[in-house]
Amino acid sequence: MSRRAYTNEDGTVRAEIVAEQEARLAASAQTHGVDAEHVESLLAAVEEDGYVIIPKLISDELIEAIKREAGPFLSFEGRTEFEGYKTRRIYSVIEKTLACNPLVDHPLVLALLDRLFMPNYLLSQLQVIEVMPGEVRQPLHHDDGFYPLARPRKPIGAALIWALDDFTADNGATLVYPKSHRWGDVPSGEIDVSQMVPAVMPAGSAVFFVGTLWHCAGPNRSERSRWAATTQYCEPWARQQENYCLAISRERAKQCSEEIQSLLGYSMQFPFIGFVDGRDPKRLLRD
Ligand SMILES: O=C(O)CCC(=O)C(=O)O
Repeated sequence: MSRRAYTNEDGTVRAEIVAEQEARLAASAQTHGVDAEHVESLLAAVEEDGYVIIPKLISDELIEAIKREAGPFLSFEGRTEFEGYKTRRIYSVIEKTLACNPLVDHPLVLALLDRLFMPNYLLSQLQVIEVMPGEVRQPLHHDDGFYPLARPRKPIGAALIWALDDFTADNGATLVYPKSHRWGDVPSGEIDVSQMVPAVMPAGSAVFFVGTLWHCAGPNRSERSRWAATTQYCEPWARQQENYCLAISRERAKQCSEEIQSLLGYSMQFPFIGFVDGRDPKRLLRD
């Protein structure tokens, strides 16, 4: 057996690899410069309810910069009921602007994700979303529902909806169904929407939830549009929703932080998932 083998002959992961991963996990909060107890309390809330609202994670200046830079790309209304016929979305955001990058690799978010997923988890989606006045409620869904695996189960992904405007019960605040992350397979038509809770929060806050939680964008009954960004992540062995190695050019990826490069796919889950020519794809950005 080679020295780099990942598992023992009985199929268990080699002790030194487990030890290295555990040490990295234990140091995660410190590595990201966040309070470990805060991370634990957020995770406890997510475990209990499937989601947690994290107040005021980003500054008004960052919100203004995102709106200024992303605004010109918000030009098309949705093509499907799911996208929302009165909702505008930007995909391939990083190719268009780097303004949302501080959301993608926000230290507190990375500390949470470190605890939920295997190392080298990935960015699955980054969108800017503008829900226009008169938009109806989005169809109910849970974000990892497109992976054909029976529930109840561990989440394969997690997401944040970042409020770039105050989220109110009237202007389309994300509706979440508390504790629905624990449900088995349920047809969406059987879900009692009246039990859903709007993620009311001031601009700059975010609602963090696991991919098994049922939710949707609420109807916008106000006079003004509701801006949000969403960052969504998945296990390193699951396929990303947006194919970032094709959507984001290598030149653009080079302008991102190492964390974002890894999240885009310039990373590999040792020993075999995500390699290029038998080696870690990170080198494609360095050579
Ligand atoms: O905009 C929102 O509040 C939720 C959007 C969402 O869940 C989605 O588009 O998948």
